[in-house]
Amino acid sequence: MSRFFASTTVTAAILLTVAAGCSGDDSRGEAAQVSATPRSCPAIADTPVQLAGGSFAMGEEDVYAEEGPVRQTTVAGFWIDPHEVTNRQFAEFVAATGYVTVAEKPVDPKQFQVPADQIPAHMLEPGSAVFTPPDFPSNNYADWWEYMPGANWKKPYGPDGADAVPNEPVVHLAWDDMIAYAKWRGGRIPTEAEWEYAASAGKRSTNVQPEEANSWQGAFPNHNAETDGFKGVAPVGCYKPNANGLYDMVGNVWEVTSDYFRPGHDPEDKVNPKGPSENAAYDPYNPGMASRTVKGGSYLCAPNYCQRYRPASRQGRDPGLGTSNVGFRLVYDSEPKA
Ligand SMILES: [Ca+2]
Ligand SMILES: [Ca+2]
Repeated sequence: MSRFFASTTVTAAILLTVAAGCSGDDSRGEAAQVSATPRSCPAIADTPVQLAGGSFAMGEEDVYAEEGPVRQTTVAGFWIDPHEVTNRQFAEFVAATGYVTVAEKPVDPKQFQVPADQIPAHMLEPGSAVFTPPDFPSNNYADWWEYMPGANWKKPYGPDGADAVPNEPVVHLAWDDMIAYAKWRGGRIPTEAEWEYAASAGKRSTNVQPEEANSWQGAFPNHNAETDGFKGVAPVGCYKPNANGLYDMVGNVWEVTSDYFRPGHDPEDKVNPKGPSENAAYDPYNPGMASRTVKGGSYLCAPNYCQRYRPASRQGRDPGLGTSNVGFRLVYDSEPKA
């Protein structure tokens, strides 16, 4: 299977390919949040939710091969953020520390894995990968991912687009940015097992319905029917929480976990699993680096392209590059300070 059909994440190496065909694009910023159907998006508390430990059936075997085998998995208890980390929360961190994210700094040419003279100049400017939908049918990711200088968490649609909205999930972060935030906040990035346990909430993994999560209705990538109320990212908390009281675990933005990615689950690693070692990591779509595992799908997951609006869904994700459809939330090993 080609990456075109398999993935809605993106890597620096892929963007280098994309850049070769890039020209000016008047549609910049059009992926901004637009609500077709008014939805109630109540303000929800930031207070982490305590989950007792337990066992659950992790994975699925009838959708994508990388999600199996189903494995009875046990995790210890923890606390978890009730919603994706928001721009408001990330701004608190930046205000307190002066932190500058990876997407705001000059690009390290080494991440492209090609000679420096083969890298287009604009791709060495600070920036990030922005979903920029074509107005024609396509199954080629080069038609919808654009490396946009000046895109970062504060300007998620690029320098000419709207500012970050406080109660939307923060995006365009690299792994190091998320770790820095977690350390400051006193939490950590969840393991894949913790994340899936929290997302499953006692039920078997299955695709959720459009009214339950922000995904994509219609033929991706050019026809977005928006029947779930949002064309792009939604504020956190617009959809019903799961049985654990957690919002947007499935859909809205993919969420990064601490596990390195490799297709499939180790059937013997059943108690507080932490995923493969860095040396054992393998992302078939990105074999040159140790990808991290992302979970739950995003507003770009559509029935014709990415049936990953499920707790068990998983993909590898380049730790060095942010995108406009990947975020995160934290877990805590002891009760977080208010
Ligand atoms: Ca949507
Ligand atoms: Ca999510």
